[in-house]
Amino acid sequence: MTRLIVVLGDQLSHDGAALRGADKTSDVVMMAEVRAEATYAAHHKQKLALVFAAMRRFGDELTQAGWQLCYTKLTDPENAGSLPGEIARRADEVGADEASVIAPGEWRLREAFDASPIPIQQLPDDRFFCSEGRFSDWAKGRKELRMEWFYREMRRETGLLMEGDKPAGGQWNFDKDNRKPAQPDLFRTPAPTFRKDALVQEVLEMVEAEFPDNFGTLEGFNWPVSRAQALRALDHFITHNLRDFGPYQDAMLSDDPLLYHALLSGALNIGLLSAQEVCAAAEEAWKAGDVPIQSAEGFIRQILGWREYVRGIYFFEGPDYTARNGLDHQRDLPWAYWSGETDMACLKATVTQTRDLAYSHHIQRLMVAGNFALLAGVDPAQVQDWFLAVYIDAFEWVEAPNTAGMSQYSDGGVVASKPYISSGAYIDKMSDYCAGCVYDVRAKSGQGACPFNSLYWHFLDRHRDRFEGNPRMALIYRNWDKQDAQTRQDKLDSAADILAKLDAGERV
Ligand code: FAD
Ligand code: DLZ
Ligand code: SF4
Repeated sequence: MTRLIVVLGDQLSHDGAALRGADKTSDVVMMAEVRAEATYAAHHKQKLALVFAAMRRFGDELTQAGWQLCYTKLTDPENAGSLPGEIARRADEVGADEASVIAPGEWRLREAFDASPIPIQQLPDDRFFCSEGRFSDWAKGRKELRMEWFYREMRRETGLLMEGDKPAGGQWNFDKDNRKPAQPDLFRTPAPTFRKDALVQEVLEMVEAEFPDNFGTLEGFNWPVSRAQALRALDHFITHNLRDFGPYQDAMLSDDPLLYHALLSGALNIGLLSAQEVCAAAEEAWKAGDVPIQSAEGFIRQILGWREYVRGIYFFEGPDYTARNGLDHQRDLPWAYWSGETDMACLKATVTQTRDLAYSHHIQRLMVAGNFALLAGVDPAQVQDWFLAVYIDAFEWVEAPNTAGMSQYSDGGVVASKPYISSGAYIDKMSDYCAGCVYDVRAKSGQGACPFNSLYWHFLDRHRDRFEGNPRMALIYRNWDKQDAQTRQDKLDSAADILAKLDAGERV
């Protein structure tokens, strides 16, 4: 009996559960580039190019490895346009009456596969350290969920950075050593470059032709599209950047958008690299004495901790997670997020860099783009649409808890114990943006004052009922109450002016 083995665009792992359980002699593998997946979010052109190029390359590798493969290109005339549609068409074509797939990383597709007339077996995605069931066992019955406790359990379970039952270096977390601003450094090793061969060229041309109006440019496309290239990217990071990753992971520089970051999230999320091998490589570098513990720990925590944790939250919280609006924010996302037309140097840099690279690092996402949207009271659904569209690594299981949970507090505090908000002072400390900004980061209110400064207090003031009882925010409210009435009113008035401008679609 022939079975159809379905491999999705973010499941490009040769040892994934669906392929592992398949039989080369009787089963047929199918992959399909489809409009429905290309349009459920307004994907950045580079993200479309990455997924399609990597799918085609992976398809070639499957054929070379002896699999029977049905591959549908986006523009094939017989393309049914959706994954369930293609599964039905291919099942009919090869005489299969069942299909098997790794459970997708999105409720939307899991539900669509459940509703398919051809039975589709959805296998647990075991490319993660922590299964959905394991996370749920950990989370059930807890009053509050916190990443740090989950992370320690994962460290113990995997033995990563453990010395017996103690954390390596005597601490679980070295974050306090990891908050340095960076200086421009001409000797920082440039990112590796990946050759745009005929396959990649063809995909880039197809994306430009089929999606001319999507956000982003393709000129700077430089992402690994095969496992071999992804391994090179990993090796480059471990050799050149991991050492300084820890101390500078929160720093932002106008002329150096990449700093010491790994640039591995795209490759990880589409399956070209495994979380296990990436963490093992970082641990190995520490054991060899090549990198300090705070860098190895800081990096491994992002993957073994945050990445696993947010995935656990996404599936634990259920399909309504993305629809929550805990702070009842309703404002439209400012047009500047798409156009980059803003006088705010930090936001402009983040948006233009995102347009050119489909990438900005965590602190730009959290403390610039996310922080501004949160302070301005933007509808979290629109914020999520933006984050799901514009980044090379954006898939809902990881994007939603980061955006709705960590960044916008729209899940009411499931992911974050307090909102990630800051005034301009934080951005000034961690970046060189403010020196070149039209706004004055030291001015707290009035024309020309940094918008983050007044919006910060406006947010706290309008959400006082919700947050003043939070012990982690008590000091902030005491500070607000100590300011004289006129100072407070000036800030609230300045914030109201900015919000009115945003509502009128004016440049801020
Ligand atoms: P590095 O900074 O070098 O970190 C190393 C690795 O750790 C990353 O490759 C990534 O796999 C993992 N990692 C780090 N932080 C996180 C995190 N918070 N959650 C999950 N994994 C993490 N990451 C995505 O992969 N996809 C997304 O759609 C996404 N959306 C985000 C939205 C917002 C609002 C915020 C604040 C963060 C988001 N992140 C997302 C997390 C993080 O910003 C990216 O993983 C990181 O910037 C990717 O760049 P890098 O590979 O250079 O990572
Ligand atoms: C992101 C994406 C895109 C743009 N296109 C395809 C596609 O044409 N075919 C496919 O199998 N997968 C694609 N993907 C990845 C899916 O959207 C992804 O599997 C789901 O969002 C679940 O994570
Ligand atoms: Fe951003 Fe304010 Fe600094 Fe300008 S002054 S770059 S708006 S933080």
